[in-house]
Amino acid sequence: MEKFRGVDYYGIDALLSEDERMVRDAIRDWVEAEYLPIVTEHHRQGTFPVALLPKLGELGVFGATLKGYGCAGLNNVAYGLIMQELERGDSGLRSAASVQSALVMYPIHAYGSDAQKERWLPALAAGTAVGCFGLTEPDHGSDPGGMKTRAARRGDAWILNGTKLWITNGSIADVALVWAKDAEDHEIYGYLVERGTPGFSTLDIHGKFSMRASITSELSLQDCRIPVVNRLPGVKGLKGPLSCLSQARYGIAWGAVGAAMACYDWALQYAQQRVQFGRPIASFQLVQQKLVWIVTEITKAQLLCLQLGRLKDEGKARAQQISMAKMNNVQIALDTARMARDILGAAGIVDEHPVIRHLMNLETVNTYEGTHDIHTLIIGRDITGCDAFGS
Ligand code: TGC
Ligand code: FAD
Repeated sequence: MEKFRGVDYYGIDALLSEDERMVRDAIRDWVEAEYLPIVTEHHRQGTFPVALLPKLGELGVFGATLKGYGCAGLNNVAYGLIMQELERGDSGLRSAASVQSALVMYPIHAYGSDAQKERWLPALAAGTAVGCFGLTEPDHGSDPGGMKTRAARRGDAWILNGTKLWITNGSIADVALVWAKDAEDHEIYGYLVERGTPGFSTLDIHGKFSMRASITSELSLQDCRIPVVNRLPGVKGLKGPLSCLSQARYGIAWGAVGAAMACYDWALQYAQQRVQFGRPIASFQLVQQKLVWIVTEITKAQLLCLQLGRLKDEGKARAQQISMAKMNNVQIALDTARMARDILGAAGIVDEHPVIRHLMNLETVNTYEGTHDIHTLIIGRDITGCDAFGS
């Protein structure tokens, strides 16, 4: 296949600043040169290329919108374009950057003490330290407010007990941000648990058909004793973790466009080259219909992201608007990947082509950070004023 040409049916590039285009192009070039040549092997082996993290740190990917502590201080559109390009490589690569930036660095920056910021932000920004975010539990996924993990104060320490499941980068993390309820006031707080702390252990989840080039782990906390200063002082209640999710869902909305662009570009080129009945399959009306649907949906998703990013830069993006972009863009990316796989015929099921890998990854992206249906209910509650959740 020819080099990736980008997907820009509506001249959206012209709506980007020169700086935004430069950031996008730098990450695009890096993904082409450093990541795409190795991703298939990592996907086959079920491994994540940890050694690339410091290189991503040098590129300014981690905590890219944050100010100080070695972070790039970019705007939200540039950050979104970074997520788009990383996920054009693989959802697992974008996931690692999302978790590090939106789910670990953002809350430390927003809610941490000065000592916590100094301790973690420079190393996380450089990619020399890895973070993970422990919210989901075996019995509480979509309803994290029901979490069972508890923190009890004993003198100058917190004693944590509980289990977190499906945690990206869990076993390679130097620090886990674990959300737990204070046994006394029953409020949710964030606790920084360092790797190697007695009572803290991790176990990787195997047998995944999705997100194979990404580490997913269980975190176990059994009478895990951490210093009292390791609790984030700046936030309490479910809004703490949910505010982090808003940051990450924003990045996923852009990332999904990247995965869709990868599938579209590959399927289009394949259709132009593959000959059946004496002519390229791209000349058949039913194949064209699929490609037209895909490029139309990608264009709409690009515009959704861009306006959301501009709103976010003005401090006006609402959580429910972010839900809409995450829900829509992941859905169209998943449908795109399924159609692109169909266009490739039998070739669509092998990893020589990236489409099936994106398709399988997007099944996870559809579920994590709030399932498609949970986002439907978040928007439904917003527009009707009626709460359709369990209680
Ligand atoms: P609800 O009453 O809606 O909210 C409780 C408090 O939180 C505030 N809030 C938010 N604040 C900031 N950003 C948001 N997105 C917020 N959503 C809600 C809200 O205003 C309220 O504040 P206050 O001051 O009144 O207390 O709570 P609820 O229990 O009704 O929540 C319902 C629901 C379903 C929306 C929520 O629990 C939810 O979003 N569930 C989905 C869970 C989820 O997304 N988990 C993701 C885990 S992390 C992950 O998947 C990482 S994968 C990353 C990767 O690898 O890329
Ligand atoms: P459930 O909540 O059990 O949902 C199952 C089904 O029921 C879904 O279809 C859902 O939409 C539906 N459902 C649930 N409630 C309702 C309702 N009220 N109305 C209608 N339908 C409903 N979590 C973290 O904390 N940190 C991470 O780093 C992380 N990384 C992940 C990486 C991977 C690869 C995966 C697969 C997951 C990850 N997660 C992570 C967990 C993820 O956020 C959860 O899987 C997700 O929130 C859904 O929870 P659940 O799997 O328990 O599904």
